[in-house]
Amino acid sequence: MRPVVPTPFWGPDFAALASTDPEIAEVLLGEVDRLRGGLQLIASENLTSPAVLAALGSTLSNKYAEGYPGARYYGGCAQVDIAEELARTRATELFGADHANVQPHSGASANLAAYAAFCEPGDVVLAMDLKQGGHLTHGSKVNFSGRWFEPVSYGVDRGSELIDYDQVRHLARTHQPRMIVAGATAYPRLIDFAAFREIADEVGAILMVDAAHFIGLVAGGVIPSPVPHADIVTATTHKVLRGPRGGMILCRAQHAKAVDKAVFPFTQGGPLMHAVAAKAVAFKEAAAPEYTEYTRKVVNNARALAAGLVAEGMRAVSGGTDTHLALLDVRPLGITGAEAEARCDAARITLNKNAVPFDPAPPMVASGIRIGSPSVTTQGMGESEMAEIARLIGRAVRGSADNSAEVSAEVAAAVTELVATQPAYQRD
Ligand code: DSN
Repeated sequence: MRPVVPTPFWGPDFAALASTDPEIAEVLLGEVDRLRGGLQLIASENLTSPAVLAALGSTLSNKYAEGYPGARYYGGCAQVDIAEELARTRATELFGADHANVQPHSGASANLAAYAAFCEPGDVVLAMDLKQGGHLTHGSKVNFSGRWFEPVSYGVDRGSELIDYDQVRHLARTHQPRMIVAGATAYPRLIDFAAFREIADEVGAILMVDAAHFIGLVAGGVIPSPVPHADIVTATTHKVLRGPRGGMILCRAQHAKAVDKAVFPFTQGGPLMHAVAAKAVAFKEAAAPEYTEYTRKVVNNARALAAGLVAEGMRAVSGGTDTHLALLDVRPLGITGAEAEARCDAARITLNKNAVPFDPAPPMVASGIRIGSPSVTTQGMGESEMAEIARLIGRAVRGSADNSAEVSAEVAAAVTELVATQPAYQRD
């Protein structure tokens, strides 16, 4: 490795940005202040490492590289070929997959490519209902998945709030889907991939697992992997996995060609090579023993946070969590999810309102909140801090119209004190 000489062309140069565009420089500084000054509990977010950020802010952003390593439509791809090859190899090793495609720009792009690889317009796709924890790309009518395909939705059992596998089987037998999608964005429990495989085999369907939320826990080995069961696994790289914002696909060897063609040229053009390089960095970081330890803490912290919020009077959907996220029904406190989100926001606690299963409230109101532990765990917080965070959330959401400003200010001050002990992007 040659000596690293600081030059504006090696990577992020904040002074150059500040002089060229002070307004955007202010936004960047303001965002770092927001991250450092509050608690980030959005389950799908994390705090990437400086190494990942360096790759993202690099000159690799300049390069057009349509195609794949060794077979590009542009010259000058020697360096980006190395980056993509490293990303692919590290991903296949990390997840024990036959093949990886690291070019999808996002989880939604990865899902679009997965549909394109296996389905024709009009095909039946059986996936989890968005209102019960699924994703837009799992058949919502406002998305390509619900407009171009024939969606059939499964959900959770009303009593246990766990995926109703009998319903999945029944719907699969009745509708004979071309593809079954397992995976969710607001489901706190483990998914039985073997059960999905069995159902898919029975009806001759492709099994796609959308692992966007939990792929980072799979990388750490703290939850079971979908890779041995699924024909195709789609994922994001920026959630628990702590890489750059982006998507990826893992698949069996026999599907590699179809998947690669579905990503490029069918659904995407030039890959974002700075993001691909940053994905390679994240995969390397996720293969380290410290990352396994991190994922163990992520799960323990999510459990502690959920238990603390139950002690504050909320109801944990499905009774708790096995993952990085929990879903809390806030109706026992006499408030809506939107109110809880707004009150927490005013107290510098960032989380999101979320529908709970069989929620009578519209999505913009919702009866629950979703919380996640990836970011606060990256900051180094543990279970005692989770108990404190739960108490702070409890105080924040109990404010009323009469005293809300006062309560928010009080809780915000306590948040400032707490995050000062373990700030995000701590400087050594
Ligand atoms: N928007 C992501 C989430 O928050 O779960 C899913 O795409």
